[in-house]
Amino acid sequence: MPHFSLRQISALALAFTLTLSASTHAQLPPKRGLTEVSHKQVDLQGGFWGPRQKIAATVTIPHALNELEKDGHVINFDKAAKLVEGKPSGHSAFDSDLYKVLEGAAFSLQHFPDKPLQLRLDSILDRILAAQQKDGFLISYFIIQDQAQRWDDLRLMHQMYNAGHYFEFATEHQRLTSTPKALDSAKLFADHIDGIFGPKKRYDVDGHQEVELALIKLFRATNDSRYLDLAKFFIDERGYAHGTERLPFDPSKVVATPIPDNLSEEEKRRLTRRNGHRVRNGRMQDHKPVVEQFEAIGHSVRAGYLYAAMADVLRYTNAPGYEDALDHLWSDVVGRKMYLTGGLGTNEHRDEGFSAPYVLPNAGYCESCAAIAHLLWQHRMNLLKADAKYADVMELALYNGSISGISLSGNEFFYQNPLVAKANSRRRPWIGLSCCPTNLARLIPQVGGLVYATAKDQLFVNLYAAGSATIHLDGLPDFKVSQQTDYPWSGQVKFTVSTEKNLHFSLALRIPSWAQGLPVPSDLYRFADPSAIPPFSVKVNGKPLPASTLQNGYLQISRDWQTGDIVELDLPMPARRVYAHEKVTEDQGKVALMRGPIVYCIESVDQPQIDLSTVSLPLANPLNAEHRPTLLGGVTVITSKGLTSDSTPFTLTAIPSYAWANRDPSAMNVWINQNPSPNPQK
Ligand code: FUB
Ligand code: ZN
Repeated sequence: MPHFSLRQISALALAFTLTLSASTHAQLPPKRGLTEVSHKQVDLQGGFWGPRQKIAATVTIPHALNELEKDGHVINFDKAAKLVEGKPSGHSAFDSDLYKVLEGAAFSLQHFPDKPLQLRLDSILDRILAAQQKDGFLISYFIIQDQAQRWDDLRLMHQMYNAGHYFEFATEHQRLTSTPKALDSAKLFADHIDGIFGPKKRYDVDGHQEVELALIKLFRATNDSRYLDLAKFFIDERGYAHGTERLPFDPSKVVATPIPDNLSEEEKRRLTRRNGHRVRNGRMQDHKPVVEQFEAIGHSVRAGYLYAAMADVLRYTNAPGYEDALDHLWSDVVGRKMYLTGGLGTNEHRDEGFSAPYVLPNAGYCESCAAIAHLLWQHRMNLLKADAKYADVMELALYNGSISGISLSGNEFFYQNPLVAKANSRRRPWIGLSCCPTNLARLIPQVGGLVYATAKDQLFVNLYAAGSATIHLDGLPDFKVSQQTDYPWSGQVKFTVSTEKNLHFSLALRIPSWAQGLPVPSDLYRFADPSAIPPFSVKVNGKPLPASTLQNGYLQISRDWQTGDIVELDLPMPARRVYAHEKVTEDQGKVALMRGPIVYCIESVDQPQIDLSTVSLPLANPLNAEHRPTLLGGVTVITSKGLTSDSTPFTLTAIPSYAWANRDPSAMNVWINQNPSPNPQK
């Protein structure tokens, strides 16, 4: 028997622990709910998302990196590393934009290997790492400018927001490279933050939530529960006014710092901007402890990230009080504060935030980031509660409010996605305040991760998307599932199972609310004729499945599966008229059009010389759906007979609202006058 010294034994024990934690990392089970199937296991080939992911890889990400390099995001790290002299370029959140695009690149490279992009990513990462301070601190703005102010004014300066996006990038970089290069640096930074903030340390919260959900990713990538604890700490400290927002926050009463005449133009510009920020950043969901927050208020991006983190913390800790708050917040948002597109935020209070219930002006805000934060929250709610209604809203925000922010070419953007636009609206090649383009650059490459989820012996299908996936269920050998579909243009989806051994599990297919008579899973919007729903149907190996009750919106097919088994789902997708709740005053007398998960709009380019705001769509006129493979990358349009204001008939052509502003500058309308006006909701 060999003899080991104490030091050797502890080294062996450490090696054992490290191996264990590395091998268990992917398996770390939540305390409840579902587990994601990582985008890495899901290849979206063809269909709707395949070409979009290719464009993200070849156009959006390189374009975004070029723009960020031009604007000084990368050189800021050289300045911080003292390799180049100069003041920081841009504002204090500049680092976050770069991290988001790098995160997008890390997602994308796992599906589209690309040597030049990989080298570019490596070289930017080296420049970032060179700027990291010995104690782990890593925010270029403060390293260059004033390290003494590192953690001052958390309300305005986005320190944690930067950190959070770095952690998110680092965990994805680790998945891409299987090297801990970025992850080690993220841990160092997180440990530094953990050394300052927490129980018996500094009690405070960041002004822009994001770090919370990112710390949970870091926890899952490292199995180090300190990061989960820190995430929970930052969530739980909200509402105690630790030097940030004082309650109640009233944007109309925010006092601007006076701007003295003797300042330079640059100083005046900065101060003016800062004054603006005081209002905009004011409503950061710090007005009450989160477990008492039952209504969504304030900045919608911050809200979405906070609620997403709460759902994750609940899934991993069973934290008391969170579920009640999340349920109320969800009902408030989905039942009273969400646009038909899944967009959030009216900006009525100049805070990029929510308004009162049912106040949803169509010219409102709907920041791309808010729809993205929204769908990330809904995704986590679905994982938490295994209920399809959350995936319904996730899908709505994905196909409508989010991707409307990016052109079909992948290199032009909208920051705001209102439901009406004046003539001559167009996208911009870049936006200096680049939170939205950079968020889109990371959203599209990760869509595969939203498609499936698993529980013990169940495979949940949340999105229908052409491609194939490798699935792992507890105790079973891995198997493959592929989807052949033209979704969202067709509701027919053919699944094929490939497995080396016969397996028993349940395939849980989401039956969307729109296929059951509800455009959204609340009464905020309704179909004009809910009775006219053709039923969905499913066949297994050609045999129709008898109708069965849905469980939380899923059709469960539990059986022994053999390789080559085929499931055919048919979700009929008629074009439908949609009305808004009677309290949404601006949409009264109006109708919107939907087909499947897609919300439509009319764009003046399809009906030139016609004033979109005065046209009407008579209720009696049928809606026709027609696929046009060469239009806007291939879309199904809805046509009908409209009337101009002087009752002249014309062919009304509606396109998917995400696809507008990809041709000539145009006006656009989602809500169209209806003739006769719809009856108020009973
Ligand atoms: O402050 C960071 C991001 O910039 C916010 O999420 C957006 O609303 C924009 O203000
Ligand atoms: Zn944004």
